[in-house]
Amino acid sequence: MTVTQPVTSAATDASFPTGFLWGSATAAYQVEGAWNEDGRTPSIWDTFARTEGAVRNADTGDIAADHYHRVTEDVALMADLGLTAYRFSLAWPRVQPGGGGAANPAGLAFYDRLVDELLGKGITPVITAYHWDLPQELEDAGGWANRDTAYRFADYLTLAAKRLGDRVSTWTTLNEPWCSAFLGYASGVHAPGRREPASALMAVHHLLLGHGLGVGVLREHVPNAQTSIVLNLQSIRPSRPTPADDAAATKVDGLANRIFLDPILRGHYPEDVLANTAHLLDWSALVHDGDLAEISRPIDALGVNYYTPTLVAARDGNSPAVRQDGHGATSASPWVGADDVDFLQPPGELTMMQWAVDATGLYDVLARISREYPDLPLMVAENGAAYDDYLDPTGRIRDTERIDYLRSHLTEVRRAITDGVDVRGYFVWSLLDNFEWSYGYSRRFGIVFVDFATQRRWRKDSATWFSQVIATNALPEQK
Ligand code: IFM
Repeated sequence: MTVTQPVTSAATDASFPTGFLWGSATAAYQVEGAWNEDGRTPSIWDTFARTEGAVRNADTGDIAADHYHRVTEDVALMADLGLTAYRFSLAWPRVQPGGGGAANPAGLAFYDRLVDELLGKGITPVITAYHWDLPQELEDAGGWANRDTAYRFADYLTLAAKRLGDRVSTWTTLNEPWCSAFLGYASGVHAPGRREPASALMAVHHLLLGHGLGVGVLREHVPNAQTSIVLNLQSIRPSRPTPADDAAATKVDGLANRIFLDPILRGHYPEDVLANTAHLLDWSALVHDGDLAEISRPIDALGVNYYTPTLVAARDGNSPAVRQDGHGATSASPWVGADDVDFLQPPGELTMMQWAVDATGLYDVLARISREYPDLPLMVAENGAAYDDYLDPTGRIRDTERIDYLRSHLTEVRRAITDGVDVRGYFVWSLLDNFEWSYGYSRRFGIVFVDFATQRRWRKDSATWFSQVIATNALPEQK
């Protein structure tokens, strides 16, 4: 089974199509730990986490959920839950220490083992090649603002594809390049912590170029490659029914969504994005001849990550309270080119990330892609929520809010499928509680609770609920 294998029957009201993939997702730096073992070198996140004030409680991913040493136990847990797919990322500095040269045999051996464990349990591995852990040496050479990083990424992916491509056919090149570019290089709340708007736009282009080159690598080295990219697409809503707020929403849509969708799926950058950022950099010097053809190589599926909607207003002095940035305190905005837009707190109950719960945004994103960029299978590559989970005296984690969150979002996925949207799978974020970037371990997204002092795992009630969804391929009736 691959993510892009057509599902065989339409969903009925209660059920999902036969063959629908049910998975969970993680990322290397967030779960693996073993930060300096077996030849792994530092990534930008190792450096950033050691920068004073960058991560809450000065937490680091040094140990994380210790997945590197507990892979057998963790895969057994996945099998127990009935997962049919597992989306994980490869740590570039583990596979290719320093970001150049030969592969690290011990690093590849770890992923070999993970893949074999998964296949042994009948779980489809879905590999993300890059989930934000750039080797520090490449950042020292300019990071994603440097064009050469795209070519380094293709070299690294070649090593991984040659080794794992005989057993893994479903690959995604990048996870959420919006975050890599704008949180990493504009607002600076993510590694490498730079606050350089022009560099953020350069990073966008070089990430996209790396994606395109990566698709070429996968086609060359992976038999029956199923290629994709994962975007955190945003459902952007104008705050008031005014032309000014509509224009603000269109502007942000360009900078959040179309800046990636159009080059990948239509072979050009959107005119409004070029115009809105022209004062920051010369796009004609950034984009070389042939780049857009490379970037728009056909892909087999698109991964969609969705958590919360985005509410915007034209900055006219009358906006209601401006929202706290969901990614931590920041003195710089990630919204390069949208200085005249306010970001508001959308209505709805809040998760611990202060993200409003509104599942209709997931429907809107899926339906919009299927309408405007048709004929592309979609997978929900991440969806989930952080809550204040704790182990109660009876040994349970009663995370009913997370169950409600998952149920409401899966209801919207099913509605999209019923309306003809080609959604092939759903990956809950996350399997395990883990290192939530600048929030450290203060935000728990897992359906499995991790006691970080002992590394013991406990199924939360949401894991049991999700297992039931998988077993029945349907949403259970609400009690
Ligand atoms: O933890 C992250 C993940 O790494 C990328 N998508 C969003 C998640 C929650 O913030």
